[in-house]
Amino acid sequence: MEKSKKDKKKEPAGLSIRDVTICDATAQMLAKAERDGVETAFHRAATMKACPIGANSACCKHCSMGPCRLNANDPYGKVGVCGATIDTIQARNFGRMVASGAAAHTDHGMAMLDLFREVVNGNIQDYKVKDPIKLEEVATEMGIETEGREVKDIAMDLYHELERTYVAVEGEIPFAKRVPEKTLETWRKHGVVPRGAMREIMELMHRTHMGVDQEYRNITNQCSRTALADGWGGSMVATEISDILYGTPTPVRAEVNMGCLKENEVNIIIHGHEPNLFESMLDSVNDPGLIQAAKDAGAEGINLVGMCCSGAEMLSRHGIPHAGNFMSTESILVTGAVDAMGVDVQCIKQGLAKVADCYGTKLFTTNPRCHIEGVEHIEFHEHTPRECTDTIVENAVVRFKNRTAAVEIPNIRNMGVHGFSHEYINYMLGGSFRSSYTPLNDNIINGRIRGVAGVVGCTNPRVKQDWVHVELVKELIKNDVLVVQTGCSQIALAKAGLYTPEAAHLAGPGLSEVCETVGMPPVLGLGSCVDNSRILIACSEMVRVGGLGESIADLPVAGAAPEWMSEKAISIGQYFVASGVYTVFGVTFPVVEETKFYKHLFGGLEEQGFGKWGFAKDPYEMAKLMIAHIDAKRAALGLDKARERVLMDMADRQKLDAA
Ligand code: SF4
Ligand code: MSK
Repeated sequence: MEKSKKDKKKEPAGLSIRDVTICDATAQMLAKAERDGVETAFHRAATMKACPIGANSACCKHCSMGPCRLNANDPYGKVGVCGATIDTIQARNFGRMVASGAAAHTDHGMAMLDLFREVVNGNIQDYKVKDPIKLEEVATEMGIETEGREVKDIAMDLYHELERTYVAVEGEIPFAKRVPEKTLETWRKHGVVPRGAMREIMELMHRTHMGVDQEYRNITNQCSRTALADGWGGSMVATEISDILYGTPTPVRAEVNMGCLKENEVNIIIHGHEPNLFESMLDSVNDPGLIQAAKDAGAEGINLVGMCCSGAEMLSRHGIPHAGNFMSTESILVTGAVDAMGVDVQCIKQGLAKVADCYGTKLFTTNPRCHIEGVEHIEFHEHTPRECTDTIVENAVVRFKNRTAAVEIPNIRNMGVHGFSHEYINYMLGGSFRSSYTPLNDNIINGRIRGVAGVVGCTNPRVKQDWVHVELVKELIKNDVLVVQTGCSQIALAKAGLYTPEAAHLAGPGLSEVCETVGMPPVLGLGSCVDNSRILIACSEMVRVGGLGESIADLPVAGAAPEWMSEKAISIGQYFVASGVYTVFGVTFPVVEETKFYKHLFGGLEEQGFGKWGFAKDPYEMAKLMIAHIDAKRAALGLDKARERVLMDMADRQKLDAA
């Protein structure tokens, strides 16, 4: 029958699916979505032409004398109505991205700290301190007396100290104590040691208001200070408190990909960033009453699966299966097998609502910061967390019982080893006999490991999903660069099978020798976006252990976010750069090339003793830039001489230890 104009579904634009993703499961679901007439972000990206002026950050709408558009081809040809130059406009736009990204991470961290306080006070009973050893270690580092004291008293002192991360109006944030002295000296010289994040974000928003800071280098300084309040502040607190409350990750075998869904079980996905919702959901799905309800509905059980960063965190900490990264969150609903999806904050596409609707999936927002028009909101309260998560499970059971959508689950699962906290890297490389980063430094010094690269960040429909991540990482390990990862990038590589010790055969001879000796994969997953702070701590440890220079800027390391999309990524990039790391982004970079601001980010900062930004779309070009940087740092350290090839055995270690 001919559909009336009103009934006719708007067919999604036909995609060349193999051009937009290398993820087979996502590709299978995109093909089904097209058959079903369902649109995803991939389809919208194909029809939405990105604004070229915005992409270059050559426009300003900070006041109503504008918006003002400058010409990227002639950036100094004109100025805004107020007289703002291209450099002012770009630096302000960049600053606002940093402010927003830093706000997201620090708000997450502050929510974790609020929870910690309430748990320690005994006002919240559903969570507890699961890792008192880590609690004592962090407290000791912060100068808090632990000897002979009750856990509760230590924890309360730690709470008060870490609260300064957010509210300190002067001085330096607590985790500045972890920064290598020479790096800290550079920060102090340029006045970028952060005070509390609230103060830094507020000042950055103020300085980027119309008619305030109009000196791009001065704005960049505040970008660094704010971003550092994220990396060494809000994000680091989020990671450390999550470890204290939920346990520090240790390696765990776990599955990723859409095949983690189970046709005969009630499938529940948690997607977002804060672990509290997911931890409570873990209790709910193990509740005998709810399991029985699922069985009464005809299901074999309840299957809990993660996505995006809350998924990456639960994968690392508990081995919970992970169904896919950011660009797969709509596609997975196309399976028809997802009975409920609970979301909290960050990276939640509004487009999920429509796709969930098409397949009858129950989508719930849970955090007061994130509602979606037309989506049911079940507020999550840490004091009574099970009220929210039990309700989601009950709804999922009802949806299972009444499933009408045809179910098609891609039969793809990838087993791998995840959960490499910085503490575990210590243990893994040094062993319980001599737990430290010394063996890592030794292997970098002797050249088996050329350097270390952090490859992190999102997926983005403007580039082929996962492809840049996977090709870049393969190229790096082939050249003996050890790769550490977080977030959606970690999931891309896990889907590509690089999270197994067997993947060592893809590494160069030096790195594969180390991997085989230790029994580790050539790619180490550290968790979620806030867990990038684990990479900062690892860098500090490498400096502290010695032999690789005196500051983070001296280390043979580099970072990349090859498929980034969020403002959080810009904040992360800026805190790595400000910490001394060469950081390469792909996709696009919000700047007009060859302007003064561009030259400052891509070179000037390094001259001041910080790291610098880099940009390349092509993964091989990106790898070349990163390896060249690592080699230059090796040369500066005098490590470009012939590589000695003897791996230390136990006798050598004992000799060293006796020394
Ligand atoms: Fe234009 Fe200046 Fe207003 Fe920006 S602040 S919109 S450049 S007049
Ligand atoms: S979830 S910020 S898409 S890594 Fe952290 Fe993934 Fe990027 Fe969101």
